[in-house]
Amino acid sequence: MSRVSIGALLAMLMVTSAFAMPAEIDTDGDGMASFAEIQAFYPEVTEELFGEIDLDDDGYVNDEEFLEAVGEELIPDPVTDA
Ligand SMILES: [Ca+2]
Ligand SMILES: [Ca+2]
Repeated sequence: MSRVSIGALLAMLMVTSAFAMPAEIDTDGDGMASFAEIQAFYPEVTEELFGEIDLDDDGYVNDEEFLEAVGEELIPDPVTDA
């Protein structure tokens, strides 16, 4: 029973990390993408668009905001468009 739960948990973690912020974007590895990091990867992203991606307005795009932005096609999927 517990073995199944751990397996499910691991599978979830693997899925999550597969969709997390790519290291190609998060170049300093802090888990968040700053405007500079986003713009280095997506030169077409303006400050205005970054504001739309940065839902909680803290100046950084976290995994959740990044996924949302890709899902809403504000920015291209870095995996499929690589
Ligand atoms: Ca970063
Ligand atoms: Ca944010």
